[in-house]
Amino acid sequence: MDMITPEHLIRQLDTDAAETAEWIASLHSVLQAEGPERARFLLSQLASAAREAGLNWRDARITPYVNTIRPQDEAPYPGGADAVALEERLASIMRWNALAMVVRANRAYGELGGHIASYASAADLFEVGFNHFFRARDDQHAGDLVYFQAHSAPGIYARAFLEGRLTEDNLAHYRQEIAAHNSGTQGLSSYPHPWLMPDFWQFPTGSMGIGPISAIYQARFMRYLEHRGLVPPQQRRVWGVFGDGEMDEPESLAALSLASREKLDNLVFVINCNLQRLDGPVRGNGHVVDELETLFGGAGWNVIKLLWGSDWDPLFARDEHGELVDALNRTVDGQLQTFAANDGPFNREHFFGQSPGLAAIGAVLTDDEIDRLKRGGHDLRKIHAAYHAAANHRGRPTVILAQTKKGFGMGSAGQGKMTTHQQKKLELDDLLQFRDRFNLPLSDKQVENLEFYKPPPDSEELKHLRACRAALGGPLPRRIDSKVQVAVPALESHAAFALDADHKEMSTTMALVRMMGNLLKDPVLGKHVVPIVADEARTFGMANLFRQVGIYSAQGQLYQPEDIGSILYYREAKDGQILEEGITEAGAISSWTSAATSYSVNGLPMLPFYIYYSMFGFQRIGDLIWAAADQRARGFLIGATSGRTTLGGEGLQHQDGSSHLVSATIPNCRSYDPAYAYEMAVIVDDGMQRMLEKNEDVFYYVTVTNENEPQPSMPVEARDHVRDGILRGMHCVLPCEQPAIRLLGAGPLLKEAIAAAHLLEGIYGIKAEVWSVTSFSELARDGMACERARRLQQSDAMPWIAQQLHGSIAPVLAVSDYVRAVPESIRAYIAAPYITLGTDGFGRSDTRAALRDFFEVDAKWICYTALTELYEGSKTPAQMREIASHLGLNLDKPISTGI
Ligand SMILES: Cc1ncc(C[n+]2csc(CCOP(=O)(O)OP(=O)(O)O)c2C)c(N)n1
Repeated sequence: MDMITPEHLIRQLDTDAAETAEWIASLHSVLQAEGPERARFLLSQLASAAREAGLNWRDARITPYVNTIRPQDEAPYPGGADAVALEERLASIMRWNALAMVVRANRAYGELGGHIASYASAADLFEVGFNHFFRARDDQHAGDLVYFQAHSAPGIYARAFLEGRLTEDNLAHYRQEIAAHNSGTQGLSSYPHPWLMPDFWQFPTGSMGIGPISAIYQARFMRYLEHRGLVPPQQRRVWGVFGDGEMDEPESLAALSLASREKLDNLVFVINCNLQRLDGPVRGNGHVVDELETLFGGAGWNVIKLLWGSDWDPLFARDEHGELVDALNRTVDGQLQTFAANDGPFNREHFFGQSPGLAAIGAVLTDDEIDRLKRGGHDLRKIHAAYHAAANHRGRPTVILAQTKKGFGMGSAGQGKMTTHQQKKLELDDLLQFRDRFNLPLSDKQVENLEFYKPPPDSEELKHLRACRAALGGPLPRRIDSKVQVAVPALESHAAFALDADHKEMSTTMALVRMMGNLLKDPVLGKHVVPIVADEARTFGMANLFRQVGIYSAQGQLYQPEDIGSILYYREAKDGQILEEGITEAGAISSWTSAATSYSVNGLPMLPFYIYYSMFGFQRIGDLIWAAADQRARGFLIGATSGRTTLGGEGLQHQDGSSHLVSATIPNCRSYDPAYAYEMAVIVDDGMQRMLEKNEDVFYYVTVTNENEPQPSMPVEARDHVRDGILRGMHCVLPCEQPAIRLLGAGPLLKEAIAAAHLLEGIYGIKAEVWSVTSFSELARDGMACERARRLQQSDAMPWIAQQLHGSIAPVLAVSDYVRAVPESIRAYIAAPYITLGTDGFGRSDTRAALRDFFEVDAKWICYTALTELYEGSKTPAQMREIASHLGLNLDKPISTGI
């Protein structure tokens, strides 16, 4: 849809109308005779001629404050006026039921909360999508994906109620999921939660900004699957309905240029520009619509402004001197909100009263008609025209900037009010006004009781609603829990090098990458593997995969890479398998989520490995990981070059000492910090089996390091027992009879624990046993579950860790390259005295040895700490100082936290 500058504006600025008309006529004749390509060429030639002449001219990024689509270009409404009337009635009913749901819940329990005003403004935008555009998955079509604004959820429930998917009982349990469960029914979650309503919601959008970035990467991942030949090309779209306030989130805008660069014309954003957010106007002193037009347009999107309803068309037609458009251009959002909050007489006086010309335009309307003048996002015909144009636009993603009124129809109780976002209770008078405003067939008593309303099943409304959805493949939203399995190759087939490493030197990162390379070659699993990096493939030794499987690029490779002669050359390909995202962890995790939920979204399980600097994971993009967990993601997050003392040299912004603390809080995330390549292989194998064969909704966080180490082989005897220990969180790597102390070492510090054991024995004759702790969080979870089961008289099973350490009362000392809170998490399940060492404080740039001394976690410090416990009461402080000095330790150094 080409943008046309309204004629009245041109007239206003025009000093020689005849000359202008000639230029425009020439353009039209080129367009007609030679087509748009030639017209574009001529325009760009003109533009460069203007630049050369020093005109300093540039294309205005902001068009006038009117609709992009002219009335004569609007696509006809399917079903015509009858359909419009029916759908308006349906939208009114849904508005009522959504409102009743929220007000009822809050009448009963004032603390439950909920939102009315947002859906009231978005209802028409949703309805046109539901009735005419949003395709559901059926046998013929894989279905569109729709990201719904989270706090408009009551409206989605209200529609599902009319469709017969939810009952009155469900609606009565809005935001009362626990009470509902206890009474044997399904409650309705506050926001879209695939974890809590797994057959209903597909995408968790409750944390603002996550929906927009996820939608973009989802549309991109659809293309990736098509280009790799894994799914047939289909006219599938991703729709995202978001708020204008939400666009302030950095994530909302972060990937706009990716969407246009990749020509994602399968993507449509609908931004509900009700001009308000929670506290007040989004851009009170400006136009948020214009700002978004500049941002999206500048990023290469097709922008459609949908600002005014059909009842404005005759007013624009009479606006011969452009006064109306000029007034709209000048009226800032804060003022537009005030107009929304006031009635016809106010608007006549303060808007149309600005000049005699405007007053004349407004004079043909009664006060009531002025009051009811619609904004574009409340006019079904205009919305349909915009969606139709978006769906048929080729080569670019489209954003529709739809202007609405927040709290539409809530009258003096809420429409356009500053406080409307949090309005959850309405007085009887306001409810009655709402009923009258939307002509709802409810008695005063029914209104007072907030009764839900559903027309009879054979009513025209419900027949129409059902027919529309049937034509589009069925109900939406709907999450499908696909049970497709993918066979996982035997561990020995891809990880023999790690199981039988025989003290070959390698880092666990190298081992992981080598394993992944082998998995990519597997005839069954290979094509499901999705390696993802955010510009760190070389850092992690993955450059060999560039050539092996190629880097995905929708355009293929349009250049000869500089390193073409190299066997590791930078190969981009349309069917490339690696997602090389550039420097965007937020983008990379969004790709990961798309791949990790493909089993449900596309009915095609994929196995993503996103490998990143562990510091830039849970800390930087933790909320996106939380959303992935809610969405039941299945895949591997690989926190590479992890640990606070292992990534020597990098300093405090890169050294990660906390990600395991955060990952432990996500219930369906299994976190591991393996020391050895064989441990890592066992963990990845277990993950693949659970996720791909057993279809468990879990994902794995595995930290790997860049420290080259001689890798032991997996013990040949009792491999099942060792495997069990690795997966449950600990196994013994240096057994000993009647140890004086047990040392628990994790990840890169296991070798320091082993060295400490040798020091203890060699210098002090003290016997120490050493265990490799692969997961403090798995040990802690098991401990908590056992403790609770005991407290609730359900079982007296002993925690796994207690079983492992049973039979000795020797003290236990744990050391981790993460903050002490990580090893502290298992304290409650250890009967013996327990001491922990960790890496609290900011990181530093230095060698690994210096860092481990600084954080007091190296072999000498472990040895000294063990001695303090063992010599408690038998050595004087002076003697202990002597021991420290003998070990070369400075007991007067400052604490690592520095405070
Ligand atoms: C990351 C995040 N921050 C804050 C919120 C709380 N919040 C929920 S809705 C809302 C205002 C939304 O305004 P807008 O996007 O304009 O949507 P509207 O309700 O006006 O349609 C806020 C701040 C949130 N859900 N997520």
